[in-house]
Amino acid sequence: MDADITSSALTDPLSEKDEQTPDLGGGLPIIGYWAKHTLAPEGAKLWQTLLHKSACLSCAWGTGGQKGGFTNETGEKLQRCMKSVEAIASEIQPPVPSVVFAQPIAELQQLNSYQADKLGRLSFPMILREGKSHYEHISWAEIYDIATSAFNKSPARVASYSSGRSSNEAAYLLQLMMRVLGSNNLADCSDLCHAPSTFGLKQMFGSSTSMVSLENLQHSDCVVLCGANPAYNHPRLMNELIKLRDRGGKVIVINPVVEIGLVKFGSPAFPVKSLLPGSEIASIYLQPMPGSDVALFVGIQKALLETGKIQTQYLQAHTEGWEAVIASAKATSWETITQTCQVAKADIELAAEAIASSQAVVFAWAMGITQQENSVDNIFSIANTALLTGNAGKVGAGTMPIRGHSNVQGFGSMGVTVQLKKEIQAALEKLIGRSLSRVPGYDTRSLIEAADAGKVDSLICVGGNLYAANPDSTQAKRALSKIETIIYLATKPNLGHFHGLAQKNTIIIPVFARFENPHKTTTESGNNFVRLNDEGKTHLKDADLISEVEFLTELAYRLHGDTPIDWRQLQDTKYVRQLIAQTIPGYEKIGEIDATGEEFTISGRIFEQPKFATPSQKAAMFVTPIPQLELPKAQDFGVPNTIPSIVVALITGRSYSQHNTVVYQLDDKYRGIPHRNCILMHPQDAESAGLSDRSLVTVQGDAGKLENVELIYGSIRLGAALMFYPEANVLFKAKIDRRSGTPAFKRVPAIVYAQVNSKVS
Ligand SMILES: Nc1nc2c(c(=O)[nH]1)N[C@H]1C(S)=C(S)[C@@H](COP(=O)(O)OP(=O)(O)OC[C@H]3O[C@@H](n4cnc5c(=O)[nH]c(N)nc54)[C@H](O)[C@@H]3O)O[C@H]1N2
Ligand SMILES: Nc1nc2c(c(=O)[nH]1)N[C@H]1C(S)=C(S)[C@@H](COP(=O)(O)OP(=O)(O)OC[C@H]3O[C@@H](n4cnc5c(=O)[nH]c(N)nc54)[C@H](O)[C@@H]3O)O[C@H]1N2
Ligand code: SF4
Ligand SMILES: [Mo]
Repeated sequence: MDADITSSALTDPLSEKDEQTPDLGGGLPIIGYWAKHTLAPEGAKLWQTLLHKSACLSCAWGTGGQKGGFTNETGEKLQRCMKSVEAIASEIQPPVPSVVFAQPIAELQQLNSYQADKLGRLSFPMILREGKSHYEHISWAEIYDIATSAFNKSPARVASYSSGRSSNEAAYLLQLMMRVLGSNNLADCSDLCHAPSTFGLKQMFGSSTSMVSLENLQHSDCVVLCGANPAYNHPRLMNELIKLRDRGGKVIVINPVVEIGLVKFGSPAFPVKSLLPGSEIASIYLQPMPGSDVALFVGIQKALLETGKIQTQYLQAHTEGWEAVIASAKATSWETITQTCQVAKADIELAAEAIASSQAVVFAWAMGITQQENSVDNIFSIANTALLTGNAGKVGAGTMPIRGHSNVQGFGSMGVTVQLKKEIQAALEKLIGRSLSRVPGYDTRSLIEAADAGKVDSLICVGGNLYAANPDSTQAKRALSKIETIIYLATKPNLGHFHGLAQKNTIIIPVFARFENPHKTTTESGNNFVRLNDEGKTHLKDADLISEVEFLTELAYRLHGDTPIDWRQLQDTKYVRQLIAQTIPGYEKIGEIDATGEEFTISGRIFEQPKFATPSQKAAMFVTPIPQLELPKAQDFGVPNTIPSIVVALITGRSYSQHNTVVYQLDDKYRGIPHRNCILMHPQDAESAGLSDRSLVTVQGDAGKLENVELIYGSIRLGAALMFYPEANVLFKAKIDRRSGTPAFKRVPAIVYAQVNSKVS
């Protein structure tokens, strides 16, 4: 390990890997993957799609668009990663063979996530009717009949769920259709994801997205990367970190797991200096207990205070509530801080010093921060630290949530949210000439709870996998089975289509992927940049696909007629963009995009001056209580003391080769994990329960257990363990952050003990 990397890991983080585990993230395997796919029979189609003028399907870093498939928003080339190849390869598969759906649903339920995706593309509409054992074809006329009567129910009993893969236009139409119906039940995958960032940043800065543009990031000399693994999930961000280190900047990684790609990453964008040797990423690597980041950040604040590094003038001029934040850091003892986060004081001081000595610090985070029971406090504590050091509202600095799905942020901007902005509400009311319902809507967790209580009749899912994305898969399945009609709009089959079955009618509607739509669409990156996606064609012959826009406008027309909104005219998406320009703040320029083709940064979101979007233009600061992180005891799981066991804080997250609930490859070679039914643990923890590397164990939570799980020794801190979702979602019930509704997927109390007859031969 490099000398300037510190860690509170109790063993050398890299010492646990076996010979097959690469010693850097990225590197040659990426090129191997590119070569395999681009030279394969589907290679021509893959290249055509990579070069298509549309945004990458995968993450919200937002590569692609009008300047071509390989260009980022500052115009730099060679910005397309293997993850986009993976996502495209999965969408250009052949159609699902008809024999597949000729099987009874009980057979289809045997498939795992990997197998479900490998079935191919959905290519004709299907229905599973009450009492029937098979999906069967359905005509469009019948679909619209069923859908129209399903959504003509009481507005309180209808709902939507969406996943941020679709376009802004589809998102806008979805929320408009639902709100005109009188329903605010617009659950979205962001409820399981960055809702705490949206909520927390809005409270503090009056604006709920990243305040840092890509260009600004390129002026930073320090990035604090918390609870994010961009080496897997946002690979092009790694290029920015490599460049930052090259210009003498620092990267402080905060993560209970030593992610190899955050230690060293080989990027194909720099074939000579980085790809093979790898570039050093982390300058400092801190490994807190899962769920304890508030303690770590309060520790950093305390260290800054004790060394006189707080920017008091800045606080006085540009913030409110700072005195209480400082008083609270002062009053919190080092003992409380270090016992909670389990990072040594000296390491915390080192991080504080690195932040204080930098000119412009970006604070970036993802799911390790948001998927916690105190996630909004996590956001507050990070942003407080940014403000205490004057690192918000200046070039090269600020708060940067690293967003998930490629258009998840666009969905929020378009009003697909239960926390609709007042300005949008007023603009929509003007548009439709009457007031909208003020009844609070269901977010994703409350939708599942409401369905489970028999309060939902009809649900439309625009993409995603509501069943597998939720905690407590047993509850999710039961809840969905109490809904009369569920309509899934999807490109490919997933577990939700086989397990998330409605009481009466489950309809699957096959839709075009982003690069296939017969009309232009737009998407928004996590850096607040709006992309224009060109029209395209599908490779599927004789398929009966529809665009999301066409389906939603036709359904809305049948529900609402053609006044005050001419829904059928909106099938031409340029008219949707006109409505967006009129009603969505910051999106004015979208009104001209059809004429100019000009992609743009949304106004009012990037802060280069410390004047924020709050009424006083000052940032509001909030005190963040230190979390109490007790884990239950073995007896609480019903496991007797006579069985050797250990209770861990289980992190459930992504492997190297999956996109959310969709699994592309079964192993995760960068973490040395051979297949999906594994748990990554620290050797000392394993041994304390009489277990060893490759033992077979049972992992049990408060909702279920997984058996024959292979234990893998890894570079993870003591007390924590890691498993993959969606499989791990059978284990636990949702603990949610009360302000954002987001489940604590990253700190699941679980007990691990030996499987009877356990050793792997
Ligand atoms: N290839 C690919 N790209 C993706 C996705 C994908 O599935 N595959 N998904 C997309 C989506 S929707 C999202 S939201 C993002 C997700 O991107 P990430 O947030 O990077 O993904 P995760 O694997 O959920 O978790 C990130 C990290 O949080 C760390 N962590 C866990 N608990 C804690 C904690 O308590 N504190 C801290 N500091 N760290 C912790 C984990 O060890 C892990 O390294 O990626 C997007 N991009
Ligand atoms: N335990 C645990 N659970 C988690 C998480 C975790 O870290 N741990 N992460 C959470 C997070 S961050 C998220 S975002 C959610 C993800 O939850 P979702 O967004 O609900 O799930 P995805 O797996 O991304 O959805 C995949 C499906 O989307 C469909 N699809 C793909 N492209 C399109 C398109 O263009 N249009 C349409 N209509 N459909 C399309 C395909 O059919 C595919 O099967 O999971 C959450 N659940
Ligand atoms: S970083 Fe994200 S947006 Fe860019 S090419 Fe990779 S997956 Fe696509
Ligand atoms: Mo996400």
